[in-house]
Amino acid sequence: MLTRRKLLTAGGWALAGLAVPRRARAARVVEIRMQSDPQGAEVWFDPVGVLVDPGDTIRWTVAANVHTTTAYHPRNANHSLRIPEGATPWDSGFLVNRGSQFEVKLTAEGVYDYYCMPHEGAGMVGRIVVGRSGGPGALPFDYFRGCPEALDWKPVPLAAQKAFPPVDLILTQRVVRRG
Ligand SMILES: [Cu+2]
Repeated sequence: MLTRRKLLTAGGWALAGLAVPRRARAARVVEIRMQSDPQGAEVWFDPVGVLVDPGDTIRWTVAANVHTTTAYHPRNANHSLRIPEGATPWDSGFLVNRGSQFEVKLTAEGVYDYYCMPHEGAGMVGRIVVGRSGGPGALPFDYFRGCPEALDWKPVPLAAQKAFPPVDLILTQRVVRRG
Protein backbone atom coordinates (compact mmCIF):
# COMPACT_ATOMS: atom_id res chain seq x y z
CA MET A 1 0.00 0.00 0.00
CA LEU A 2 1.34 3.40 -0.89
CA THR A 3 1.17 5.47 2.25
CA ARG A 4 1.33 9.26 2.21
CA ARG A 5 4.78 9.11 3.78
CA LYS A 6 6.07 6.71 1.12
CA LEU A 7 4.65 8.90 -1.56
CA LEU A 8 6.51 11.92 -0.18
CA THR A 9 9.83 10.16 0.41
CA ALA A 10 9.83 8.27 -2.85
CA GLY A 11 10.26 11.47 -4.80
CA GLY A 12 6.54 11.77 -4.94
CA TRP A 13 6.38 15.46 -4.15
CA ALA A 14 5.42 16.32 -7.68
CA LEU A 15 2.97 13.42 -7.81
CA ALA A 16 1.40 14.70 -4.63
CA GLY A 17 1.05 18.09 -6.24
CA LEU A 18 3.44 19.73 -3.79
CA ALA A 19 6.33 22.05 -4.40
CA VAL A 20 9.66 20.25 -4.24
CA PRO A 21 11.36 21.39 -1.01
CA ARG A 22 14.82 22.86 -1.31
CA ARG A 23 17.39 20.88 0.58
CA ALA A 24 18.15 22.61 3.89
CA ARG A 25 21.49 24.41 3.85
CA ALA A 26 24.04 22.87 6.20
CA ALA A 27 24.84 25.15 9.13
CA ARG A 28 28.28 26.71 8.89
CA VAL A 29 31.01 27.48 11.39
CA VAL A 30 32.24 31.04 10.90
CA GLU A 31 35.74 31.79 12.20
CA ILE A 32 36.76 35.04 13.91
CA ARG A 33 40.34 35.58 15.06
CA MET A 34 41.20 37.60 18.16
CA GLN A 35 44.19 39.67 17.15
CA SER A 36 46.86 41.90 18.62
CA ASP A 37 50.11 43.50 17.62
CA PRO A 38 53.17 42.37 19.65
CA GLN A 39 52.93 45.39 21.99
CA GLY A 40 49.21 44.97 22.60
CA ALA A 41 48.63 48.54 21.43
CA GLU A 42 46.41 47.44 18.56
CA VAL A 43 43.77 44.80 19.27
CA TRP A 44 40.91 43.68 17.05
CA PHE A 45 38.49 40.98 15.93
CA ASP A 46 39.14 39.68 12.42
CA PRO A 47 36.77 39.94 10.70
CA VAL A 48 35.11 42.71 12.69
CA GLY A 49 31.74 42.20 10.98
CA VAL A 50 30.06 39.11 9.54
CA LEU A 51 26.70 38.19 8.04
CA VAL A 52 25.61 34.63 8.86
CA ASP A 53 22.43 32.58 8.61
CA PRO A 54 20.26 31.51 11.55
CA GLY A 55 21.70 28.33 13.05
CA ASP A 56 25.29 29.11 12.10
CA THR A 57 28.01 28.83 14.73
CA ILE A 58 30.56 31.54 15.43
CA ARG A 59 33.96 30.30 16.58
CA TRP A 60 36.48 32.77 18.07
CA THR A 61 40.14 31.78 18.26
CA VAL A 62 42.94 33.62 20.07
CA ALA A 63 45.71 34.53 17.64
CA ALA A 64 47.66 36.76 20.03
CA ASN A 65 47.26 38.40 23.46
CA VAL A 66 44.47 37.66 26.00
CA HIS A 67 40.84 38.36 25.10
CA THR A 68 37.20 37.65 25.77
CA THR A 69 34.17 37.62 23.51
CA THR A 70 31.29 39.03 25.51
CA ALA A 71 27.81 39.97 24.29
CA TYR A 72 26.48 43.48 24.88
CA HIS A 73 23.83 42.59 27.46
CA PRO A 74 22.94 43.85 30.96
CA ARG A 75 23.80 40.42 32.36
CA ASN A 76 27.39 41.07 31.31
CA ALA A 77 28.49 43.74 33.82
CA ASN A 78 25.56 46.08 33.06
CA HIS A 79 26.51 46.61 29.46
CA SER A 80 23.71 47.92 27.30
CA LEU A 81 21.46 45.51 25.41
CA ARG A 82 22.70 45.18 21.83
CA ILE A 83 21.66 41.64 20.88
CA PRO A 84 18.15 40.56 19.85
CA GLU A 85 15.51 40.37 22.57
CA GLY A 86 15.29 36.77 23.73
CA ALA A 87 18.74 35.80 22.45
CA THR A 88 21.02 34.22 25.05
CA PRO A 89 23.97 36.43 26.00
CA TRP A 90 27.41 34.84 25.99
CA ASP A 91 30.67 35.53 27.79
CA SER A 92 33.73 33.43 27.03
CA GLY A 93 35.67 34.52 30.10
CA PHE A 94 39.38 35.17 29.60
CA LEU A 95 40.94 33.16 26.80
CA VAL A 96 44.61 33.24 27.74
CA ASN A 97 46.34 30.82 25.39
CA ARG A 98 47.04 31.16 21.71
CA GLY A 99 44.60 28.83 19.96
CA SER A 100 41.99 28.98 22.74
CA GLN A 101 38.51 28.86 21.27
CA PHE A 102 34.94 29.75 22.17
CA GLU A 103 31.82 28.93 20.18
CA VAL A 104 28.27 30.17 20.17
CA LYS A 105 25.36 29.14 17.95
CA LEU A 106 23.08 31.99 16.92
CA THR A 107 19.49 31.33 15.92
CA ALA A 108 17.48 34.54 16.50
CA GLU A 109 17.68 37.00 13.60
CA GLY A 110 19.10 40.45 14.09
CA VAL A 111 22.23 42.37 15.03
CA TYR A 112 24.61 41.08 17.74
CA ASP A 113 27.22 43.46 19.13
CA TYR A 114 29.96 42.10 21.38
CA TYR A 115 33.19 43.28 22.99
CA CYS A 116 36.43 42.09 24.48
CA MET A 117 36.39 42.74 28.22
CA PRO A 118 39.98 44.01 28.68
CA HIS A 119 40.05 45.85 25.35
CA GLU A 120 36.57 47.40 24.96
CA GLY A 121 37.95 50.85 25.75
CA ALA A 122 40.54 50.34 23.01
CA GLY A 123 37.77 49.67 20.52
CA MET A 124 37.97 45.86 20.39
CA VAL A 125 34.36 45.10 19.46
CA GLY A 126 32.62 43.12 16.78
CA ARG A 127 29.24 42.89 15.07
CA ILE A 128 27.40 39.85 13.75
CA VAL A 129 24.24 40.09 11.67
CA VAL A 130 22.15 36.92 11.72
CA GLY A 131 19.88 36.82 8.69
CA ARG A 132 18.79 40.44 8.61
CA SER A 133 19.07 43.74 10.44
CA GLY A 134 16.93 44.25 13.54
CA GLY A 135 16.80 44.37 17.32
CA PRO A 136 18.53 46.72 19.77
CA GLY A 137 21.90 46.31 18.01
CA ALA A 138 20.45 48.10 15.00
CA LEU A 139 19.49 51.12 17.12
CA PRO A 140 21.66 54.16 18.01
CA PHE A 141 24.08 53.59 20.90
CA ASP A 142 22.03 55.83 23.24
CA TYR A 143 18.58 54.41 22.35
CA PHE A 144 17.91 53.45 25.98
CA ARG A 145 18.57 56.90 27.44
CA GLY A 146 15.68 57.89 29.72
CA CYS A 147 14.38 54.34 30.17
CA PRO A 148 13.99 53.71 33.93
CA GLU A 149 15.02 50.04 33.64
CA ALA A 150 18.25 51.03 31.90
CA LEU A 151 19.54 53.59 34.41
CA ASP A 152 22.56 51.47 35.40
CA TRP A 153 23.48 50.38 31.87
CA LYS A 154 26.97 51.37 30.82
CA PRO A 155 27.26 53.43 27.65
CA VAL A 156 29.37 51.99 24.82
CA PRO A 157 32.77 53.75 24.93
CA LEU A 158 33.39 56.17 22.07
CA ALA A 159 36.37 54.21 20.69
CA ALA A 160 34.15 51.13 20.56
CA GLN A 161 31.28 53.01 18.89
CA LYS A 162 33.66 54.06 16.12
CA ALA A 163 34.97 50.53 15.60
CA PHE A 164 31.63 48.88 14.73
CA PRO A 165 31.15 48.40 10.99
CA PRO A 166 27.78 49.76 9.78
CA VAL A 167 25.05 47.11 9.48
CA ASP A 168 24.48 48.05 5.81
CA LEU A 169 28.14 47.38 5.02
CA ILE A 170 27.93 43.94 6.62
CA LEU A 171 24.75 43.16 4.67
CA THR A 172 26.39 44.03 1.35
CA GLN A 173 29.88 42.59 1.97
CA ARG A 174 29.05 39.62 4.27
CA VAL A 175 32.57 39.84 5.71
CA VAL A 176 34.04 43.16 6.89
CA ARG A 177 37.66 43.51 7.98
CA ARG A 178 38.86 46.57 9.80
CA GLY A 179 40.11 49.33 7.55
CU1 LIG B 1 40.90 41.73 23.49
